[in-house]
Amino acid sequence: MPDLDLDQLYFAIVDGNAKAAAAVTQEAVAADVDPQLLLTDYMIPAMDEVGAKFEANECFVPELLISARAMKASMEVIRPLLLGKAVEPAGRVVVATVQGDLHDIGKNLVATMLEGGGFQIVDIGTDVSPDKLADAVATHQPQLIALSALLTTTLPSMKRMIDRLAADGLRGGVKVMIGGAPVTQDFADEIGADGYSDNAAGAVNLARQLMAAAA
Ligand code: B12
Repeated sequence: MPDLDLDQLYFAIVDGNAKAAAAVTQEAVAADVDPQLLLTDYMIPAMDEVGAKFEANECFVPELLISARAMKASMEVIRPLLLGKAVEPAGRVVVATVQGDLHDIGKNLVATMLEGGGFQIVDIGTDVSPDKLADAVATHQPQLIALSALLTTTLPSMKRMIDRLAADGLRGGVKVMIGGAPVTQDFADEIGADGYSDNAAGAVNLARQLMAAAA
């Protein structure tokens, strides 16, 4: 397929053009391009670029969301192929919004960025109780947990979740990162979380650091 230009995939994701991202990915797959190469050489670098722009205040949440949507559209095309090839993920992350809290936009963004960073995501939703988190950790054996809270009233749920993991003997094998508008580094330290970031792009860097520290 001589007209196939894979840089178009990179730019479609940076520009947040979901239709173009899916179309180029489909063309590439039809032309037998390795889906792993699409992910590592074009899709992840595109999300890294958007993440870097976001951290530099060169783009904002709406742009991040539309790029994330384009990334997802591309991921939908290659996910079955990647699963078929048993590609080794960067790590498995259980993602949740804490008990009492229904805000999921930030959580979903973090999940998508992590997925773009090569992590396998187990999203257990919003209003997640310590019981549900402990069950998910026991079942899915993640290396990382990402907890989100947007309400000051639900911040204590984060501590309850971490305490519950410790009580169940599950805390040692997993790193917990937390985020959401009212969360601070001081709060993360206070409740014994392993890391905090105030944005979704930073969450990917943090996840990579925590994986490296655990290795
Ligand atoms: C959208 C919204 C809603 C929507 C949520 C829809 C949805 N599906 O999520 C609806 C309408 C349902 C809602 C309801 C309520 N809301 Co509301 N809501 C908001 C609003 C406007 C935007 C939140 C948002 O999505 N931001 C965009 C995302 C991308 O940002 P983010 O979540 O902060 O996530 C980023 C970072 O924090 C970080 N991050 C997030 N999670 C994680 C996790 C990890 C691990 C890491 C590393 C990073 C990370 O990365 C993300 C991307 O950069 C905020 C105001 C605001 N400007 O924040 C109020 C706000 C959060 N809501 C508020 C309130 C009070 C409520 C209600 C109680 C209102 C009511 N009286 O019913 C209810 C509570 C419902 C409940 N039980 O949860 C208050 C909270 C006040 C407080 N300090 O506690 C706010 C601040 C509005 C205000 N100024 O009063 N809300």
